[in-house]
Amino acid sequence: MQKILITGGAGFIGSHVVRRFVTNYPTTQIVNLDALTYAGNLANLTDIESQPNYTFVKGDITDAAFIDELFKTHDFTGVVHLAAESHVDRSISDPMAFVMTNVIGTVNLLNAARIAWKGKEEGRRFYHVSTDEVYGELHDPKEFFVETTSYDPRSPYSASKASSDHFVRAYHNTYKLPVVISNCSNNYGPNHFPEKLIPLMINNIQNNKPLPVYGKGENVRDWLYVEDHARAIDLIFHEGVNGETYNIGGCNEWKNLDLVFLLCKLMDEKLGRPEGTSAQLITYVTDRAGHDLRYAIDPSKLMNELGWKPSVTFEEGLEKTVQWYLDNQKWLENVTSGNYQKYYDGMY
Ligand code: NAD
Ligand code: TDX
Repeated sequence: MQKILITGGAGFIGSHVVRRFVTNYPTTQIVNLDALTYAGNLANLTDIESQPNYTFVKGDITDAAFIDELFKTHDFTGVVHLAAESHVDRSISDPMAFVMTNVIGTVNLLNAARIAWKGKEEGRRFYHVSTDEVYGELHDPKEFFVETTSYDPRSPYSASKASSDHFVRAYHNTYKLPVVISNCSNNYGPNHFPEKLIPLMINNIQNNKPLPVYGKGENVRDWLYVEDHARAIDLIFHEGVNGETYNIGGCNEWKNLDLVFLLCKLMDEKLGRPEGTSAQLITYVTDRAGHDLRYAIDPSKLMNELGWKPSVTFEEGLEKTVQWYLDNQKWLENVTSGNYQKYYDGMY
């Protein structure tokens, strides 16, 4: 019997991964471990929560004793580790939370797996989900991050993710823990917490609030629809090679300002407002400290070795995303009330 621990399954990407695994592998037990921080929301999973192969466990990966006990209680055959503090701006105001969850939390999981799996590693796998931000920033438009690009993290968030990646590789090298890592570009889609660029802009446009563009809006990000990331994780978990790293990206680079204008246009159409109405809300604000200029992934290895490619175009993905937020006002109201609202009000 396969039993897979998915950490951070109540978050944005994690919820899509949990849904995919629960649905596609009905004979595999899926245990979703999540601390339900401000970013974790079980409402992301109501459609699958009563499936017989799904269990939710509330718990914190920074609690080593709890994690060790969890690995003693369950004979996990695999781990897909997504739990993290994920927002760069929050890492600037509170770096220690990122060290605790992203570094210490990851090492707690690695230790528990190392001990529980000792001598019976065969057929098991520890999958660590990481980010393209560990590679630093690009300036030359002809350059892309590949798996062998040197690490050069520049924010507390990316430094914490880079550190966790190094620990995962060290456990493979030292203890022969069967690991695999992927580094993905910016995701977007349903359930994305509205502190991140795309859902924040959609939410503010709806509410006629200013659209805060950092600096001149010239920074470039590569955007991938979240279900294409979940599909890549599924593929790499099942068919990737132990000890390997796979870069995942959408080959879909956008300057922030161009993307915000596109969202304004889409929202004007959806809300039946005259074209140009939402763009008047664009407000240039102080740039993010240490703001990385450009991220761009070369996903050739994943495409050539495992046959993955993005299946959702940006046009389709944005349309689905905008429509999802318009159709899920209650979800938005719930996550934007309370603590998040306090954090957001303190930002500007
Ligand atoms: P998210 O912030 O939406 O979700 C994170 C989840 O982890 C939440 O459910 C939260 O409750 C949980 N969590 C946080 N701290 C925890 C702790 N100490 N113990 C247990 N659970 C905890 O993040 P996301 O955007 O879904 O990102 C998921 C993973 O993918 C992260 O590891 C992130 O670094 C990586 N990633 C994200 C992107 C992106 O564009 N969002 C891109 C590449 C990689
Ligand atoms: O209000 C905003 N205005 C703005 O101009 C916000 C929230 C962002 N931005 C800019 C900053 C970035 O250049 O938009 C770009 C995207 O910002 P975020 O959505 O915060 O994402 P980013 O910082 O690129 O990091 C994301 O992608 C990689 C995720 O949050 C990470 O978890 C992931 O690893």
